[in-house]
Amino acid sequence: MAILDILRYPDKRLRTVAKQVDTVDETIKALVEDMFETMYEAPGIGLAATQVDFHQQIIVIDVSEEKDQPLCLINPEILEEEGTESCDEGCLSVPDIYETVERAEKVIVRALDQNGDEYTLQADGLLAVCIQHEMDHLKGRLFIDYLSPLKFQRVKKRLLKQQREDQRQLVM
Ligand code: K1U
Ligand code: ZN
Repeated sequence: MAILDILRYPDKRLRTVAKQVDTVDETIKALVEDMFETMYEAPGIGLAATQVDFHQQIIVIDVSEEKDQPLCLINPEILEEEGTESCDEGCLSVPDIYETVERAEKVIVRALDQNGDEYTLQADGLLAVCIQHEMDHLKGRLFIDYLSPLKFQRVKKRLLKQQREDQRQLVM
């Protein structure tokens, strides 16, 4: 197993649209294991393959308190969605920024698990938010894309300041 590097905004590779997985073979299974390890270590509650520079439709999630409910979604498809809800979101690719985003409140999603078996999941609350956030990554979309131009400018300023501080610490 390995901890993978997480791409950070504004890296253009985060804008890549992921391709469908043809076969859940040993290479995909190993990548899923590495993605779980990377997500738990970060720590985060989700991770999309796009964020670790693999452009295939693979997501790992664990929104449980005990970190004992791992979920893998390969080639996820939203079958139904219902309602809307606003939730504060963060992103491992946009560190230290938390902003409110409106999403569907409930989703029904079909996907393959890490063994290649198809399943359907009904999700609400944080799990529904996280699934939609991660599926956006697979389309090259980030949660900050939903912000108003004014909020986006403020976030960009904070990110630039952060990057300057990170660079200063690297030099020292
Ligand atoms: O996609 C990602 O970058 C992961 C992201 C998922 C997410 C968080 C919040 C709302 C929607 C999607 C994160 O995990 S950010 C870190 C985070 O939320 C967290 C970290 C440690 C403990 C609890 C939460
Ligand atoms: Zn994210």
